[in-house]
Amino acid sequence: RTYGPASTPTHPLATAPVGTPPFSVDGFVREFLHELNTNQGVTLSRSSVNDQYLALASTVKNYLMARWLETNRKTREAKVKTIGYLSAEYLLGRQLGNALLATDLNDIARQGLELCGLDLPTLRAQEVEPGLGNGGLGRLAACFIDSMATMDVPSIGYGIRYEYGIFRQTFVDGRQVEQPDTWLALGSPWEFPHPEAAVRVDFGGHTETYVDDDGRERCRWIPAWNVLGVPYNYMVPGYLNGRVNTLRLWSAQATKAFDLQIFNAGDYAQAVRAQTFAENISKVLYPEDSTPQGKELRLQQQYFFVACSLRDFLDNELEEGFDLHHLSERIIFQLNDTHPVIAVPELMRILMDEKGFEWEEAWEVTKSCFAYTCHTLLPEALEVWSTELLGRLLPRHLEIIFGINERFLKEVRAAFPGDEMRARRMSMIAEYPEQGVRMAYLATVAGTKVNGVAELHSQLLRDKVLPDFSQLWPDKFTNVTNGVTPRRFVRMANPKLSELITDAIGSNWVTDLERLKELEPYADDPEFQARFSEIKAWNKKRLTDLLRQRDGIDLPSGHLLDVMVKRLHEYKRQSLKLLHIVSLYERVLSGTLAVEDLTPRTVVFGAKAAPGYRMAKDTIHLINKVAKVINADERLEGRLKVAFPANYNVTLAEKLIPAADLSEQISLAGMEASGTGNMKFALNGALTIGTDDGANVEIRRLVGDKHFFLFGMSEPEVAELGAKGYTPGSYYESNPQLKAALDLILSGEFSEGDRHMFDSVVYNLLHQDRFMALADFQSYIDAQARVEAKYADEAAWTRSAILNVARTGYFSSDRSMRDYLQRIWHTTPMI
Ligand code: T68
Repeated sequence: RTYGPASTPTHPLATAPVGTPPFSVDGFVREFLHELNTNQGVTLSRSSVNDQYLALASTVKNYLMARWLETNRKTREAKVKTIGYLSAEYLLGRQLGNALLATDLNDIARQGLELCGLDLPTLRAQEVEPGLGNGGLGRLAACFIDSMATMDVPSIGYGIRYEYGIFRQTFVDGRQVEQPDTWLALGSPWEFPHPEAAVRVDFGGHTETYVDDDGRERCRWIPAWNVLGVPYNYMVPGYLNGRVNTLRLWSAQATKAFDLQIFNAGDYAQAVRAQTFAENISKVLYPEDSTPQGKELRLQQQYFFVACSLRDFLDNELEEGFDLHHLSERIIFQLNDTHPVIAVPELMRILMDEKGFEWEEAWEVTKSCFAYTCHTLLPEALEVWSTELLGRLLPRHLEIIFGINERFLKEVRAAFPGDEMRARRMSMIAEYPEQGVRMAYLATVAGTKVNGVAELHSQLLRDKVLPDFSQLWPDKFTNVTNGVTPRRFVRMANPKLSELITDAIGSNWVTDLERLKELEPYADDPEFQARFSEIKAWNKKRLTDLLRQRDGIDLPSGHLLDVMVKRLHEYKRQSLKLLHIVSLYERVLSGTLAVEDLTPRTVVFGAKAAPGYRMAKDTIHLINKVAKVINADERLEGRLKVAFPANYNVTLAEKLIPAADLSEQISLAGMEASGTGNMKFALNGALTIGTDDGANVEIRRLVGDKHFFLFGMSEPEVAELGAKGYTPGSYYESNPQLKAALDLILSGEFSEGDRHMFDSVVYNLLHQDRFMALADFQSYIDAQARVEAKYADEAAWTRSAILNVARTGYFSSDRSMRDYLQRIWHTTPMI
């Protein structure tokens, strides 16, 4: 590729930076109408809301454009180390609000649109969020790129531009039904496609050895087919700092060479089908968030985006002629879980087969350019790719992986002579149930650092998942506790609370969240408390209005709002929350609890289940059925309600979290790597009921025991019970309240008399209960009683809520980025 004009420009404007529209209401209106006319091709009077939204997005982009170009120029010139964040998922949420905030254009846009007779919130509501992720892992990537831009850290996010993101969830008779997510259908104003910069990605074929010009025997890959990766650039604006980083997502396209042969053979239809085959690679996000299916297309996706990204960085971001022996001075690739780990053999392949490096030279460079973040402890979530599949799709890479493993095991045997069992345990190649590559081991061997995502998780990672590795390389292992961006999840999502905080302590907290500490004295200030409560009530009203029009759900007012939103998974224990609800209901029906003694409470669930995860889908069905019966039962006098709005996503989270009183973080201890929803709730003044799991541990330590409802077994207690032999049935037999709740479900109360509809869920709890919900039931019920007692004392509750806000500034993703910079990337922000 060549860049720039063919001859030196003579026009004076040609070398000036692009102009930014004037920062005024008039300037904004002109720009907006110009975009409406020239981009959408309509006049204001004939424009649809979608036209208006698209023109507004273009307008805001124009304000960011000069900063983006300037950021790119500065970074290129400075020749500093860049962070290449490699992630198969980015759960970005809507872009417009964030862009308006980053440019400080909110007031101007609102006024300008008003002059045009338009309403900013209406246009904002038109945006379809890019749901290019499953849950926590993808959202974390989005928070991290926001923080890096805001902190002046040069970075490029690399990922996949899925044509269909996470499915849209609907309920039919209470059961989840998935609909395709057509997020691109009404236009995609935030992306900049560059088809001319497409990158070729090879697949299949075989390898061969040959003798090079210097007489050395070398290896090369003769691929069988290829596709093109087209880059789509997205702006990642920093908050009011003039920096705009880049997120580069790759879209697959058929190459011409690919189908030319087939066209020549005269099979036109087959040639067109081949095109579809290539383009399938970036067609859809896999909706499994924890159990990798080992599907060929998934491996194609992983290699596709990683190959494009490495090629892009080496060829386009690095200056020409750069000596690749020093690559780690310019880039560190952060591997967001094992999904991009195939980048390791890919870099080895490029250095050896294309750049002529010897193995040792290539390995020196490769192992200094990667770091690995692990996001799980569940054994079934650790990716293992069968060597049969890998060898078929990426034969050269499999050879290289074997080479890395062989040399690595030599090192192990040298460090632990005679300990053959250890060498086998540590091999990247698993032999059972079929031969496969353990991607987490490959990542650990190749990474300069390996980190977990909360203190407890990092400890368990060292001790239980990778103990042999942490013995061999203790210094490789570190922790970086997750964080969330205060821009989206406080400043944007909770404007009234933001205003209150700013009135009290000034506005610097938005980029320096530890400053929230300065709110502590206000926890006892009656006036501050009153304003804080009013804001919570306002947020609840906002949510009520939204759910009415979005889902036809009527939220009662004056209730304790109890929220559990996250992917549906057995380890997260939505079923434990459900047992609590059913138990309250049963106690009222059986007269052991007078209805007047019921704390008015609305429980809100939000959860998608992986489409193939039966138990998760059955649990959703059960929650919906229970909700239907409880919501209709007049004996409860409206004091207990269950709401389950479909299709929980980032946009809904932004309205739900600020309204919550109680945050449910009730996973079995030792199972939730970190959680990040837990942080968002605490920062918005919800109190947590939770186990000692993931980042809950750190949240509780910071907010203090009095302001957190702890329950359940600790991780060591879980391990002990597991070792002793866990029998859930014994809890059922010995706990009448638990028995009554489960029996009520089995009676058909929630299933029109059908006693077997929920056998799968109930019998699983009674006979297996892998995540020990029954063991923690009583402790959970007791903790809920403490919640109710505290809620009855409004001032005490509000005080605790304020202290939750004041003491959780640590959980800013800006702090996470500082930790990564110091502990893993060993670099600093620019300037
Ligand atoms: C989550 N993991 C952790 N995985 O469960 C959560 N997995 O505790 C943590 O806070 C969060 O990561 C951020 O660190 C996930 O979200 C996935 O979504 C996923 C997707 C595909 C394959 C495997």
